[in-house]
Parts: sequence; structure tokens; C-alpha cells
Amino acid sequence: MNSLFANSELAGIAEKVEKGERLSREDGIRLMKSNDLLTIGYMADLVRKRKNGDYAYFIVNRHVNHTNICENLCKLCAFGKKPDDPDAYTLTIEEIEEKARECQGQRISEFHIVGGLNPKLRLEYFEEMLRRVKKILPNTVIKAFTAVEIDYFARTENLSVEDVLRRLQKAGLDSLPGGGAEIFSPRVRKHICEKKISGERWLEVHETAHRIGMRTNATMLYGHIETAEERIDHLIKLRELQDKTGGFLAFIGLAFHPKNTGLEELNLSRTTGYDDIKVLAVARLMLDNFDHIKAYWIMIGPKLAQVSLAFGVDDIDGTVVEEKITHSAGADTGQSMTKAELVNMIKAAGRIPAERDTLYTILEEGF
Ligand code: V47
Repeated sequence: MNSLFANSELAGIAEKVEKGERLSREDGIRLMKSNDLLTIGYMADLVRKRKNGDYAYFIVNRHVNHTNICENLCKLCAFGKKPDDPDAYTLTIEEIEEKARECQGQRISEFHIVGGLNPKLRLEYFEEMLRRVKKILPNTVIKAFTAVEIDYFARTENLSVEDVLRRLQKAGLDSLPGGGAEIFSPRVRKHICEKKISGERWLEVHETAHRIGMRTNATMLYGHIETAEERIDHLIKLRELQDKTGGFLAFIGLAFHPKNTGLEELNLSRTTGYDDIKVLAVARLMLDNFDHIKAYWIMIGPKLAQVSLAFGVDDIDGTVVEEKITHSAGADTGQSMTKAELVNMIKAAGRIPAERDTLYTILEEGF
């Protein structure tokens, strides 16, 4: 190990990282509890470089939230509304088509659609939505519906998850986003999202998606009531599924935003920069079978997202355009970033900007 770290409390872990050995649960907990951010970052950067060289990726994408009406109304979420709430909305297919049309003429790689659990919307609405978006943007990947939504469609339509996924795939669905995973611990789920599917079910939906050839993402919501142990157990569950299927593309850390949520009464403060960076770096170290660790600048801010490139992150998401979930919960970031801004951030970090598609094929590099 680099002699600089010989006396660090993390020296043993650093040695394993240098040799490319898998880290244990205990290693993960020690990392998550350590404040030696530079040693953690040094190790995460080593792994990042091994996997992705000097490239830092970004994507030209657009998020759309078709409805905020939600049966679950999880405490952690400020986006979901009851049907009679004055702020409740459901977009028509024509309104979604209009958003897709706005992207015509740009080289947009990914259309990201997620929404609440709205009992009025049937599977046909989603199939029609996918077909019409695909018609307008035939070369754009549609990444849509969290595992929570897929499970809801299966239950309300009395179909298996596989049947739902196959029907949506036929209509144009290419990939699933990583949302809704939160923290898999049942203790935490009981407090922050009591009605949401279990962690096991979330993993089962992703496993099914992988089996039918869909690549998906994984997330972890941190910065509420979870412990270091619960964070590491969550990452290990993701790592175990990845060992089995290899279907995950990227991991994204989601920083909890408490404003307007049912957890506001706990007086939680927003996540700190130190913790945001640590979660991404420790994820890079624990998720040795994930190729990509993605920073979502909407949640941690563009400046920290840029700094995270030196702490294990190889991908910054994205142009986004419109974001409602984090902004309902008090995010003070913008909602959109230009390609030039992303390129500039990456270049200033000394890395090669690489515009990617969903599967991380490079469309253009350097700039
Ligand atoms: O599913 C909800 C979480 C997710 C809050 O897969 C909250 O490429 C913070 O999943 N504070 C949506 N987080 C975001 C998401 C995502 C983002 C970017 C890329 C990808 C991808 C996925 O945010 C939700 C939920 O897990 N969330 N409420 C909140 N108050």
C-alpha cells in the first residue's frame, strides 16, 4: 500500500483495494463510519480509474413525471399527492408527446419517465405512452417506471411482473430506472415508506427485468434515519444481485431532501457535502461488480457532483430538463444543465468528457 496511508486506520482495507480483493461487510461499515475522506477517496479513485480510465460520462436526457397522484404517499416523498389535492395532476398522452416533440432535433439519448401509483391509469395508457414516445423519438432509449410502479401494474392488472415487463418492452420500454429502492432495511422502510414494496420485491423486479434482457439502475436513498450498517447491507444486496445477473448499469446515491415530506417533523437537516461524497466513494469501493457510479447533480448540486469525480464517480446525470421529485422536497438546484456546462465541469476536473447512451456506448468524446 502507498506509504502515505500506512498509518491510516484504513490501511488494511487499502491493501485489499490495491490487490482488487472484495471488501467485506465489516470493511464497508468501517469505511462508512470513518471520516478519513481522503483515504476513502484515494481508494475509490483507484477503482474508478481501473474501470473507466480517464473518461467521465454524461448523458443528454429528459425526465418526465406523468402523474403525482399516488396511493402510497410515502413519508419520505413530497411529490406524491391524493387525487383531490389541488396540486394533483396527470398528463395526457398528448402532453407527454409534446414533451417528446420538444426533444426532436436534439441528439437526446434517454427519455426518463416515472410517476406515482395512480389507480386510474391502466397498463394500456402506459403501452400507448411508450408507443407514441418511441414514434416521435425512435432513436432514444425509454427508461421508465421504477420497480415500485412495475409491481403496482402487476398487482392492479393481475399479471406477473414478467408479463408486465414483456408487454411494456414490446411497446417500447428499454430500461428501468433505479428509483424506489430507498433503503432495503425493513426497520427503516416501516418509518419512511410503510406502504412501499419490500426491498426483496424491488430486487425481484430488477432480477426479472435483467432476465428478459433489460438493463437497469440501482439507487440508495441516504441521509434520513438509516445507520451505517443499513447502508452497507443495502449495497451488499445490490452487489449480490449484480453477481447473479450482471444487469445493473450504474449506482446512484440519492441525497434525502426533507422539506414538505412526512419526515419534516424529525427536523433532519439536509445531507452534508462530506456525507454525499462518502456515500458515492464507499459505493464505488463496495460495488466492485458495478461499472459505473453516477452523481445526480440535481440532488447534490453541480459543484459537489464535479468534485465527486475525484472520489469514485465516473458519470454525471445529465441534462434532465425538468425535475419534480427533488424540487417538491426543497431542492435548490436548477432543473436543467446544458451539454456545454457538463462538458466544462468534466474538463475542469481533468477528465475526458464522454457523451454516452444508456448502455455507456460513447457517442462523442473530447469536445
Ligand atoms: O424513486 C423520493 C427518491 C427517486 C425523495 O435510474 C427522494 O438513472 C430525495 O430514482 N429526497 C427518484 N430523494 C430519482 C431517481 C433517479 C434519479 C436520477 C437517475 C436515475 C436513474 C434515478 O428519488 C425516487 C425516490 O427513491 N426520492 N423523494 C426526497 N424527498
